[in-house]
Amino acid sequence: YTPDTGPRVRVNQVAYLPKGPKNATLVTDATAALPWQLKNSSGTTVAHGVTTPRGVDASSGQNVHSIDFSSYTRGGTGFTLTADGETSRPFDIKGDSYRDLELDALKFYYTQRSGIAIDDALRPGYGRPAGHVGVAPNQGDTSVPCQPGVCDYSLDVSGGWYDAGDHGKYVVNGGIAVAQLMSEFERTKNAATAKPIGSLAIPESGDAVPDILNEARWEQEFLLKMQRPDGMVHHKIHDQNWTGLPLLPNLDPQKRELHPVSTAATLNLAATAAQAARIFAPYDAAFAAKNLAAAKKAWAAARANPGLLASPSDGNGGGTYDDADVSDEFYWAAAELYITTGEAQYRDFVLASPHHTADLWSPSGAFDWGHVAALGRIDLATVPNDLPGRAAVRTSVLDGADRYLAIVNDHPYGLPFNPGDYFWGSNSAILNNMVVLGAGYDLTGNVKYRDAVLQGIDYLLGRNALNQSYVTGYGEVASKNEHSRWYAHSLDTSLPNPPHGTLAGGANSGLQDPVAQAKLTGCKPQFCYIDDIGSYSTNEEAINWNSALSWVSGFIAGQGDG
Ligand code: 9MR
Repeated sequence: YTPDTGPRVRVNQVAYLPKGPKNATLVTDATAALPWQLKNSSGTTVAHGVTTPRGVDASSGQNVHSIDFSSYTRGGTGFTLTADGETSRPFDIKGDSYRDLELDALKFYYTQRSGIAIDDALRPGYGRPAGHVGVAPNQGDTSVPCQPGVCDYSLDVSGGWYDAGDHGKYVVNGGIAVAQLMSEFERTKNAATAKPIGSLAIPESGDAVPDILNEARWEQEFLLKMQRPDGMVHHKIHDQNWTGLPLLPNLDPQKRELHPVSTAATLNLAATAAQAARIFAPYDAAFAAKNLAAAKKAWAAARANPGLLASPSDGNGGGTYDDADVSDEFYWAAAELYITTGEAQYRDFVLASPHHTADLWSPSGAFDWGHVAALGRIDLATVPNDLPGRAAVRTSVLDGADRYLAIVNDHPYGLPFNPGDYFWGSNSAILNNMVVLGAGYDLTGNVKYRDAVLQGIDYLLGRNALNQSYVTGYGEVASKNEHSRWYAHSLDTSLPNPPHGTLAGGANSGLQDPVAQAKLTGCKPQFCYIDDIGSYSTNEEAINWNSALSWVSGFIAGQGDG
């Protein structure tokens, strides 16, 4: 299987900022520098220079040169870059694409909602009946029993977002996703370059609450419902058995089951509810208070039950989201509870945790659903609080930003990611490393960190070995067949493709699905991706991946015209 990757000049197919860095990658056998030309939409050369040979890039196996055309600072549309007899796919030089991308990445969540009909007037082409509200053939999420032998009660766990292209709902992944949306909002209060986030065209639009919080609340309400009276939180709720594709949520006939409580899920609720308590306070005091009480109760329950781990073999009908080490979840929860309350017990826990001073900045990724210490560390650094020794916390985040900056500068494709093999959800890891860079910029105003974020997004939008964007609707060639039971257009043409702004999981050397195994064997890391709906390990959509995309695109949107 040899994909047609098109012209050998790889660019960000969406947009560079007029005053931002502008970099491209040329794939070539040549070892000596070559001339390049930047052309405007009428084909006139507006800038030129020579490439920088970079040798063989390990992530793609390609011999590459880099092209830096940052000196061109005028806006426009329909530019191309030519080198070595090849002309790139077209791109714009302008700032406003990233505001659209931020909003589209956030609009993604309404169409992921469970428990409510999706209004076609708000999302033309995407209307569908409510999923899992107890209307046949659904068995409904309004009264869900436990797996046999796990508990003898049922809970109303309706609502929330479907995790990804499946119909499951998982607290630890909902937790990181809703936290990232709340942080994207919270950043607008604390960061100099952040701008307010507009309407998301959701049913709540026009009320007195910012839409990004309206959307986050849809998930947070669900997370609260997963908590038992004793404070512990069920890890997940999903179908008894895996279902096939396509299958609209309202047509899922499977038995729904609550899975055991876990320490990780309980701490995720402690963290997100603590964050929600401070963020929603100006808008809804009762909801804020409810969250604070839930967070404290969850914290106490997790302290009393620190070792209830989700089983790595509980993967029938849904993902496992198992995690053998929840010490980072304790740290994240303590950090959020401290920022919100200022109480000594949380402060002391934070200061005593090994995660408070550990090096979190791995080349493979600063954080993900199972590694959440950096969420706490970054919030302690960027959200106002009185933590003793806070200057060192801020310095530690800058250490992370410096680490990813060095990787960007060293990488011929300019991304802040250098793990050797790529893994499931790699695109979100790349974006989350850009969040660390963005935090570095917010803390210092030093444009070297901002420019590294701007360069990092190029990879997601086309400057990569496959010469394609990973965001549906963005770029001349973009992912559009992400794995989803209801966006299964390639299996049933009466269904739509995913909405614009949907991020694909990305290259995964692990080849953990049958399509990837059949088509991608032997792939170099960047080539371990296929835009096939069956390739769930490289091409799924997911709530924790779009949250990273929306945070980063919001950051870039705030840089205006560079
Ligand atoms: O994102 C998850 C990834 O880190 C794991 O390696 C993978 C296998 O356990 O599961 C991913 O999460 C999936 C979840 O299990 C079920 N819903 C879809 C998620 C995205 O593919």
